[in-house]
Amino acid sequence: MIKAGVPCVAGSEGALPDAPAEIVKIARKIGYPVIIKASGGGGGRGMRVVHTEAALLNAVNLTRQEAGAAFGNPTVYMEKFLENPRHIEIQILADEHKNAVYLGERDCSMQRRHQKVIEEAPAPDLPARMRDRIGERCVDACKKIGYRGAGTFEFLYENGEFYFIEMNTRVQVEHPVTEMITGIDIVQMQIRIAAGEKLPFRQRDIQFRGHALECRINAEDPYRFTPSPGKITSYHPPGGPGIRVDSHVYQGYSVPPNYDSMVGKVIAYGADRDQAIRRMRVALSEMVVEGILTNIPLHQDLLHDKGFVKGGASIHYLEQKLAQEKKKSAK
Ligand code: MV4
Repeated sequence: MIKAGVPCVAGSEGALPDAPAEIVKIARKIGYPVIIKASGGGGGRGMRVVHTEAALLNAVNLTRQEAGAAFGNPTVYMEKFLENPRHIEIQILADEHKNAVYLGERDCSMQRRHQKVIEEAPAPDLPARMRDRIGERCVDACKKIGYRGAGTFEFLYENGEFYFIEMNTRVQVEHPVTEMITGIDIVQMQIRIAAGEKLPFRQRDIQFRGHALECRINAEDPYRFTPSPGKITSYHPPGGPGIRVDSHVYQGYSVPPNYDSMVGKVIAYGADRDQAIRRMRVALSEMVVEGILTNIPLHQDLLHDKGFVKGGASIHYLEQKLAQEKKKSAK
């Protein structure tokens, strides 16, 4: 990605060497805090933050051991640890005829334990020139690496700078918010690209219009987060202008206990973020899912939360909010 011109977080530029003195040198150059990541990891597994040189070598060895056991690959690398970033990702489409476009960004900062809870597009307060600049870097990189299909470049965004961390080479759960603000069917495009077709539009044909939010609906206790499988005895999905529901469930459906707890997604589109939030509040107030617990009450709380409504919260916001509320209820 460095070679392809994508801005990366400062790091070891590949696997960490074995020699302890070399590892110490790399960390000094990056500056503390640093984060050790397993090459075979992902989704928040196989990472360790290191704040001091005294703790460095032990942390590297532990992460290597864990990675070897968990992923069958003990390779680790090092990055500067960004303390309070947002998680902003760029959606791209690339065909086999050297065409590539970016479909703007999604802000996925509202998460708990690496599970996204609410996603939105565009990212609040991201200047259009920043979007275009990073989008063009991603498109160039797709061409340089010969990427084909739908894909997402994941970035951390802090102090007005993008830092690449990972690429997702697939369609993601949160793709609908991008579909809503571009009018482009990403799944259809992925299939057409795979069939060898040319992208039917160019970058200048793509416009970003309005704002979209997605609330992931999970079968779980809304504040304890324990899974809540079982039979859905009553189901009424919301509708109306700007509301989209992507779900496989129906009245009489049984949520099995052994899989991901997500049972659907409610997507709200509006002319601006405020209208999207208002529509989402109404949609969730109309939604009925009985027989199991869902996280709808958590979403309703977040949609009235000052920090969320303001926009631009960091990846730590939700966990900090939940920890605060836990403290309050203990008093
Ligand atoms: C980071 C980071 C801070 N600095 N890398 C977590 C999952 C994996 N995809 C990458 N992750 C992070 N990498 C550096 N150099 C903070 C995280 C991180 C995070 C990233 C995206 C969304 C949520 C997150 C929650 C905790 C930590």
